Amino acid sequence: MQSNRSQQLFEKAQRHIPGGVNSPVRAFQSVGGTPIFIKKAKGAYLYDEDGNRYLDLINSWGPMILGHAHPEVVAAVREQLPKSFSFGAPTEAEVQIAELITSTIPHVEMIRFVSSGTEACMSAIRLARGFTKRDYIVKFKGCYHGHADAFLVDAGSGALTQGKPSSEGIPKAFTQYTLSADFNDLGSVNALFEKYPDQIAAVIIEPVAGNMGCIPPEEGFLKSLQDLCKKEGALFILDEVMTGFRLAWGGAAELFGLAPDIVCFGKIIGGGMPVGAFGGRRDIFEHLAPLGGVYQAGTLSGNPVAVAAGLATLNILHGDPTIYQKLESNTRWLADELRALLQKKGVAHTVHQCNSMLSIFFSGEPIRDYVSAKTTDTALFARYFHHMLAAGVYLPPSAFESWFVSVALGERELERIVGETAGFMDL
Ligand code: KE4
Repeated sequence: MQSNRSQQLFEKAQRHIPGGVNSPVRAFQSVGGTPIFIKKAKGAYLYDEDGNRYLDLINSWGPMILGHAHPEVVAAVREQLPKSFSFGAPTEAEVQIAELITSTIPHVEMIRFVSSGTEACMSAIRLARGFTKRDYIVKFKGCYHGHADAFLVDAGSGALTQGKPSSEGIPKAFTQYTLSADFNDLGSVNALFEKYPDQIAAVIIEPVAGNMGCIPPEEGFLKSLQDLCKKEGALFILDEVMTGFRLAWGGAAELFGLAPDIVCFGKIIGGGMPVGAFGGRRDIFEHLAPLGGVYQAGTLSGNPVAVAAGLATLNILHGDPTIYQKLESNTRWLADELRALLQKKGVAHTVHQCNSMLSIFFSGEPIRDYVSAKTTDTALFARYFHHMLAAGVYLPPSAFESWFVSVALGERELERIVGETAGFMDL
């Protein structure tokens, strides 16, 4: 693969944009090398500025579940464009997308749209604090809920990838009410409730962790966590920015039979355009401005072009439930094949898969939380990443990110991923 155009663009980008990227995870810092500059994408494939083609397993970090430039989504955006792009006033499409979600996902009685997953999670926490009149929140080490100050404590995704789980520039006072528990460890949450009785507003969790690599919850963990929150008077918040509309129409809540008090959405809900949302119990959301005293706002919230892409995407997903079955069977096949291959080659590994999310951990340890995830061999992952990239398969450039399989990946593409991995193992 030649990449001189990407290299030229990266040199130029670094002069004007910190690190040459607008989001750290894109910088290839943990895998090394030059980020690839993408020109266009279609279906399962990305095309870079040098004309190279890549099979896409990032799918924009989750949104492109239907594959790139799905004709019906493109048509919906095209239809909206000549009507202008933003009004700063309510539109029918916002009612339609809100109605679609609240009428089909039982625990979402009301929903507010924003422009990113960060905004959704940040606002959900403020609402929980306003509703409960409590200050503390509990998050889990290695989980990532966007880059709002309160969440950058033991965070995952780019923060973990860079090996700096917390961020500079955040006064201690801003994170003193953020408590960290261990994923898959109910005891660590119990201990916090014992230490801070009647003071914890909410527990927020990625129901299937995706930001320390894909780590599913252990049997019964989420249900017990939900019950504990109820017993302690704290709100149970599912951060489904990644898992929402991906693991099932009703997300992880549907998969694991949960009824969160608040759920956060992003990524797929916008179909690749900037949309986030948070939704949940009506009695909680009636505390949100302009109805109640918890303020939250956004110039481009519910943006008509973005909602056009999101609504078209959701309509396709809701209209064809076989999509989730196909994603589950395709990704399960891929995970099983990769396990068999790594087993045969004698490579220490754990492959976690949950519907269309998947990660390979190059470690012999059972991978169940932040500490065990960090035992993965990141140097081996970096070599694997670049072998696959040179072979035209674009994995997430970090061992601490989930792969995202789209509907556009068919048998041929899935077999190619296994084949190229075999090629790497034979080197
Ligand atoms: P955004 O603000 O990036 O839209 O969403 C933040 C967020 C919140 N919650 C979860 C579970 C998330 O995964 C994310 C964002 N995920 C990362 C990828 N792991 C986004 C990629 C990036 O930061 O560029």
